Amino acid sequence: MTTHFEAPGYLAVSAEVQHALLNRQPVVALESTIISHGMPYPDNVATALKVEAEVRAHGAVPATIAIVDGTLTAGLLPAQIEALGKRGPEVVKVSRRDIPFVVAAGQTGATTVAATMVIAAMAGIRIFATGGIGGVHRGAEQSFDVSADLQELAQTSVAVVCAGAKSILDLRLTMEYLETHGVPVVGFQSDMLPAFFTRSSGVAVNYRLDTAVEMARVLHSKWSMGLQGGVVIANPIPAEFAMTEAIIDQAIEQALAEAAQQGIGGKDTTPFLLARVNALTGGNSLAANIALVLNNARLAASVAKALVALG
Ligand code: PSU
Ligand code: MN
Repeated sequence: MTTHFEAPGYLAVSAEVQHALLNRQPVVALESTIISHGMPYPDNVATALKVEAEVRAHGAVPATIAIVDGTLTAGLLPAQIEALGKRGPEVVKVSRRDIPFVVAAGQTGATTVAATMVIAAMAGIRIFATGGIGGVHRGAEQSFDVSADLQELAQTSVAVVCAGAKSILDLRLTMEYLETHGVPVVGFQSDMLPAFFTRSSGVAVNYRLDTAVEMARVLHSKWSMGLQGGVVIANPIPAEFAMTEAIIDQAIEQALAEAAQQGIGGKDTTPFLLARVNALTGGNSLAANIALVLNNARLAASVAKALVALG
């Protein structure tokens, strides 16, 4: 039903994930840039393992994705997650563009949303949970900085469950870009696109659906009729963990100003902004970040189960 790319000799799928896929059991892909660049060690490793446990507790098999010593890998072992998290931002951040270079050099790389989607699709995994996706950056009319995540959503048939995107981005332009490329943004029990730390960005989603079964029906019909491409499932952070907008906005403004001052650009922009926002908001944002990822893992497991049930 979903696009399968051939990658003999390049892709390794863990025994557990392979078994689940062959037996039509639900599988949820998880990314690894969130581990290496999204949170500090050791919280990053603890969170990655907790997210896997949450997927299992909700009836699906987790497949954390990365490039390990040059091999595209779906289903990291706990020791591999630990090693990746310990090296942190020193591990190369891999988007679609970077994949063949990291593979050819036999390196280890942490995959972004875009690269995780590529590898998930190769393995036959259709549902993916993360924290936030990349998007159109503020000032993109000058910088042209548009995350490759959006272009991947345009072409690769994987649904990404996220808490929207951080307002380090221009969320209105991000929605416009996705609309141009035919990528639906569906709010889970929400009329608004969430802004990661807060439940609403003030920008409306395209569709609202209130159950995992309804989400799965849309995915099933889209891909069954051959309409390729991704879907964004936007799941607001649980209210009790949502942060005060003014605090987040101030941290983001400062981080953006520092990035401009220091001439940060290209693939370094997002990790720089994430690290600065994390540092400026401290433990509160870390707790919120962990809570929303777990929340997305739960929803993704439910959607994966419902999708498998549809055949
Ligand atoms: N936004 C977050 N946390 C993250 C990322 C984005 O709130 O960890 C990571 C994801 O891996 C995403 C990537 O795919 O950053 C986007 O990077 P870029 O903007 O360079 O495409
Ligand atoms: Mn960019």
